[in-house]
Amino acid sequence: MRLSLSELDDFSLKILLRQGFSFEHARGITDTVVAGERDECHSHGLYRLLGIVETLKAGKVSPDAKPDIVEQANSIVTVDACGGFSQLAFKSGLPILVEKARNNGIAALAINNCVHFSALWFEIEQLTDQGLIALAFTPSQAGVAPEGGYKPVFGTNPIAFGWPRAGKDPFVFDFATSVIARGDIELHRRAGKQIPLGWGVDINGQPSTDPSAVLEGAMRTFGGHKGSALAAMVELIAGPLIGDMTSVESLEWDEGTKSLPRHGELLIALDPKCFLGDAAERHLARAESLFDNIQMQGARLPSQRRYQARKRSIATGVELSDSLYSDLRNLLI
Ligand code: NDP
Ligand code: PYC
Repeated sequence: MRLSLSELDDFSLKILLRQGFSFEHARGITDTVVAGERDECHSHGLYRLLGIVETLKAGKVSPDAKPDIVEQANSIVTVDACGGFSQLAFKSGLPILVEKARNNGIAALAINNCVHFSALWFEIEQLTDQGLIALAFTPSQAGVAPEGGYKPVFGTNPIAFGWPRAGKDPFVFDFATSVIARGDIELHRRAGKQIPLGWGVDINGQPSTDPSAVLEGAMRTFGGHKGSALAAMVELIAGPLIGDMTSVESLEWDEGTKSLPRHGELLIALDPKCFLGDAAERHLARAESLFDNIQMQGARLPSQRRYQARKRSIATGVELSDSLYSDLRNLLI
């Protein structure tokens, strides 16, 4: 089934409103999942609506929570999502984060008590669009073993970074600290496909290519002990530091419902104009040589694939598999 982006937007919005989400939440969630599908990040695209609705039915997300904003310090804003999805909380905190970054050079937004399912680049791009450098971190539910172990301690704990580029798409990377996002393993299970060896282990710690066995057992971190340490850092700075749950605590909070994870998120924004004053333009131009040196030898920049997919999807729409389209249509009944 091929759909234009506006048809996709309409489809998602109708499903979420039909399921009882307030317009503000339906709008925020739709913007994220349509962007995921548009950029061919299928693990965080329209398929997520299935889990969103299951989470609502399990009573693990509020469909109409109104975020509560507290200006915690000169350079820190916290937004309590009050049990709703993260999108509306991010949208509420974004203008304050930007203002604080412009005033102080560096500022942080902590989102608390949100249910989080999205790709972080979507938020990072909203900061690079304003000329800011950005970082984002979030834990999830424990499903990833530390290097050397086989029991889940970490979530897939993504880290994202963005760097604005004058007249060009920003430099953005965004990756799970596990070998692969959990959503990709779930998509393999839906499609009845095996996963590559190395993505995870079964409940006894044995390497497995069966997606269900790995989802029951544990995923592995990327880069061995290095990814493991980064995953621990995400737990700490987007968990206890902001007064929110770790991935183990989030899994306990889930009570076996297999809902989307509830926890917090930390975003940091830096304003190059505050760091550099009048010299900002000159030094940002120097950064371009770094990107040239990467690309001149045939390597690509992170997010280039996404930006190319975006151009294609804007021109010709996106393809949804028959089974996904049919499962999603059932949510309209
Ligand atoms: P990938 O491994 O697919 O990609 C990671 C990053 O590396 C992307 O920025 C990607 O750019 C870039 N990249 C990939 N291949 C190359 C290459 N050959 N050269 C240069 N750059 C490259 O991502 P993950 O599977 O780790 O994560 C997918 C998504 O899942 C992320 O958006 C993440 O935020 C999300 N996620 C969300 C979680 C949550 O709790 N909310 C938890 C875990 C993951 P490109 O996209 O252009 O390929
Ligand atoms: O794909 O790993 C994942 C994920 C976890 C929470 C949201 N996405």
